Amino acid sequence: MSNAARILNPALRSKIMSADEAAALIPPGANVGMSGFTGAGYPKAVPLALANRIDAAHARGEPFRVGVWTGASTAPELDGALARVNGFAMRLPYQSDPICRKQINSGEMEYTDIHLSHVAQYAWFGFLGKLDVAVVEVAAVLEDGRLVPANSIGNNKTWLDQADKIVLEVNSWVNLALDGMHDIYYGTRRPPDRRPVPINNPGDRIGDRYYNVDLSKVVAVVETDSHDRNTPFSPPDANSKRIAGHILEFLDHEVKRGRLPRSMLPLQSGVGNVANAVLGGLIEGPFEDLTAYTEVLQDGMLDLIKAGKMRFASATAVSLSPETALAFNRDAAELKKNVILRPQEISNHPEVIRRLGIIAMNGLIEADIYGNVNSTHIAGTAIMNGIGGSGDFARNAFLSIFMTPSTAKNGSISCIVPMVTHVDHTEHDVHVIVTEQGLADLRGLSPKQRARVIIENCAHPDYKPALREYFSRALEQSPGRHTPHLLDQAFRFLPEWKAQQAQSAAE
Ligand code: 0RQ
Repeated sequence: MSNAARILNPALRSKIMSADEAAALIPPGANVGMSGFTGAGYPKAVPLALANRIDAAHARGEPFRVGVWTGASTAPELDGALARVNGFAMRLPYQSDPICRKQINSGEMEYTDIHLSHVAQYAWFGFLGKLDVAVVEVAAVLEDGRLVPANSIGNNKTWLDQADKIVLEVNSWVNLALDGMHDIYYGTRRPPDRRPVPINNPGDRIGDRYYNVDLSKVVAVVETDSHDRNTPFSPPDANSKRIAGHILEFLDHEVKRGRLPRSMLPLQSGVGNVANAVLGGLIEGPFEDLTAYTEVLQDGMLDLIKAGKMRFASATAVSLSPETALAFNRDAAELKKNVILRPQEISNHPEVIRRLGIIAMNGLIEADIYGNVNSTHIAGTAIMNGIGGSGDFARNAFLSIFMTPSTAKNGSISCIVPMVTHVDHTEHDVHVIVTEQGLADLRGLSPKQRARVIIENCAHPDYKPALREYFSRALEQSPGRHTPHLLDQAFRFLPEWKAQQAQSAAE
């Protein structure tokens, strides 16, 4: 179907223009709320046109930057293009773009890393300032002006509500059979008028199929026809498979102990190869009738649905490999029986996560011997991606699992350390840590008990002696013995220990 046939509302049809003309309506200094979540449903044309405009302004010596708020990470056509021309005055909440990362870490770009469930309400509360423009990708415009959402919902409802001006991109690549997969909840209120979010099962529908929009705010409609840019997955490596094996064995054990039903509880899974290996393992596993209440729908979840192992998945976006993204688009009519896409304030809502009893599985950069987790920073000062939804889930999950290979950079760095250099998830919110070496079940353990089990079960054998030595010296010399530490040594202990080992090997 052509784009024109997708824009049925006459008032909005009269607003059709080029991406360059639409980008010209975004002034320097504006805060712009853009659609997009993990490579799905981001605007494909206007951000590129805006980047060209910014570049031209900079070439004339004129300052031009914008604040950009999204759902989560987007794609090179949005984050990469705007970062390349130094166009971000502020970026929030989650990104994973290499050019953005470089700019943030060199100090040239401001970045605010916010829990994904908080972003929409921060916008309503006015915590983020004024939202000037929304640039949102949709699949179609109905006769009455309501909008059919595309492959991600993210914060689109909030951007459309809050912005003074709206630019729509209507993408004819998105299969219209997707209509009906979305559930846009309009019942959220500001405190003190909040009411419970009435979701008791991942498949509960509580909202509208479409976005409602004040048509008088729409200043431009741009037609596009491009697929989402998704990241290819490499097949799970040996470490990912071992991590997945430990998690599946643990879940099976929990079922046998009567702490989990055989159909599990709804799953949340971060993105990446380890997460996909776990989901892949579930296909072979003994569990049936699975559900997911998560933020992103990955390849592994679609495989579980197709294999008849997963009954239902609720998310805010898809995050698929290029081949699976094409299959998702092709099979949208069938898949909407098993899939709901919701606003991220609902997919990541603490109240719902606590009520449903989610099994959360997320990646980490480093964990310390007491169970504090760093998901975002390299060596304490440089950002990797952001906290994303990991905190929404970890803090409120029935079971909060964090997973990582035990070492990084070809074994030169231990991911289990005496003290994390940055804390995203505190020891109070982390139930299980798992590496390819094994799994540490931290529930109900004191700090000293946790340290023993994390070192023995999770650390790589090359680093175990150093961690044992640090812990035993801390036990003897720490001023307080509840969470023993040698604060002057905690951060340099492993590198110095490695240097000593290398020296003694050389002698
Ligand atoms: O870098 O690619 O340059 O080699 O970090 O590490 O092992 O490939 O793991 O892709 O699963 O990412 C925490 C970043 C893990 C991710 C994190 C280096 C390592 C590599 C990636 P290279 P891996 P993953 C749902 C939930 C926060 C958001 C979240 C993440 C790179 O899971 O962003 O959970 N989480 N969202 O070499 C130095 C260390 C290191 C290290 C790893 N200790 N020191 N470098 N690396 N450990 C999704 C959303 O919320 C949208």
